[in-house]
Amino acid sequence: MNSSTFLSPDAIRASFSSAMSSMYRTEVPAYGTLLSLVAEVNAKTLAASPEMAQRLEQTDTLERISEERHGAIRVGTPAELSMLRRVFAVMGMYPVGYYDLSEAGVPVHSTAFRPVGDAALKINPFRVFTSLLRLDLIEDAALREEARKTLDARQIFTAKAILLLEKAEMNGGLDAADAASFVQEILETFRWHDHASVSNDLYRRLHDAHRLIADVVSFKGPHINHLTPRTLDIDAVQALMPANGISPKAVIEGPPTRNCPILLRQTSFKALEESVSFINAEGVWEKGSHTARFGEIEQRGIALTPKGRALYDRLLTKSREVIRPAADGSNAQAYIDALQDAFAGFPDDWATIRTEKLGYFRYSPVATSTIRGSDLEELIRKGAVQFDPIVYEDFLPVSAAGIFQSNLGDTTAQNFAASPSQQEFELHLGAPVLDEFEHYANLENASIEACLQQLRPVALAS
Ligand code: OOG
Ligand code: NI
Repeated sequence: MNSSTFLSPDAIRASFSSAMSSMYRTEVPAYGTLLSLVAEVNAKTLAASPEMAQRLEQTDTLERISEERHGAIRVGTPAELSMLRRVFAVMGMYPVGYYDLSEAGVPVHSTAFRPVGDAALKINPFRVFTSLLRLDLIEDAALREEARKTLDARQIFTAKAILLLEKAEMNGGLDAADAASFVQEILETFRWHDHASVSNDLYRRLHDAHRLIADVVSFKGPHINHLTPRTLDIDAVQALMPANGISPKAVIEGPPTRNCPILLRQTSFKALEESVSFINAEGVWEKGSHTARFGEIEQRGIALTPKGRALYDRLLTKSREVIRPAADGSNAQAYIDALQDAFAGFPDDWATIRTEKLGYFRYSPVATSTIRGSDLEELIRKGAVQFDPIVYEDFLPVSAAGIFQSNLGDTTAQNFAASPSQQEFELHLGAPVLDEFEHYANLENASIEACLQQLRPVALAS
């Protein structure tokens, strides 16, 4: 097989992301409403700010601005997780970051499969936040074993998906026809099943242990539980949701509204109660319901250094000591105020964020300048080098927990002892996860090197 006939992993990912989007819009019509709202707000925001439109045009493709940025799934076994690693690799998506959600009362730990290079992100940024259930956190040993047995008995991939995966790995890629079937077959893994694979009794017991456990164990596969387009004005979309017939979660997760956006802000509409059938003790299908699927939006800002991230975590904790957002939204404004107050402690101009080494930047020579030199700071002072924030492409554990919580029903704040277990997760995954900070630091350093290389004093250039 000649590798030049292979479809690029980026193209396979783009096709997968678009197939997931149309499947989910069909499955969850409210998600379609959210997508239209996002497109409308994005268009308005761009029209009101030609400067933003121009800046985005240089880094993004404007007509794809409202497309999905991520989705999320939850799997039940180490074998499922490691198979997914192989599947996503065919689409140019690699595990980045480790997130321990047990600390926040959610019995999973997670990574994000995502494109890593700049070029790949630009072609299609789709990533999948993937969580592995921590059965070890179920206290009841008998229930734990029942859950394990149920999960071990299921096969979440079609036979053809497995064959195509093996073919891709053996040949180093897939041609266009195989890539198209691969996408279709993988889509099956993430499809919704309205017939549960457990009895109503087992469902009830799993649900009582934790709603998330019931969600992972009770179905044939890890249905996609949300997709997330990018919004250019998250506050506007949050405010417009109710008028469009969708009910937003109480508050936006992450940092407050700022001049210089940092990290990631997210909100969602609440998960829908959906009709599901369970088989009863007499072997008869009975109607019931299950709540898992929702729609989310995100707005991203600069990637923070460990120092910036520590400051972010400190300020977030500080605001949550003042007030914790209530699930019903009754203290939403007070929470927003407390968050704003706390984040007064985070510099809100790019120059200070840079000189205090709180965020990562991409440096580039200013085209109109003829100045040369070998000292970066001097070149910046003289206007020969400019810097732009590097966008944060990962996730935030406290925010993720907030998203999980508000979509599991707001009353289920269970406590698990925090038990991060990255080594075990990587063992199950079958590979180490990429360290996000190291990755952003490398991007920054590479841009500095390229800059200095290009602006070397003439006498030294040869
Ligand atoms: C994943 C929640 C995390 C995000 O955007 O932080 C997430 C889940 O609910 O399975 O998607
Ligand atoms: Ni999400």
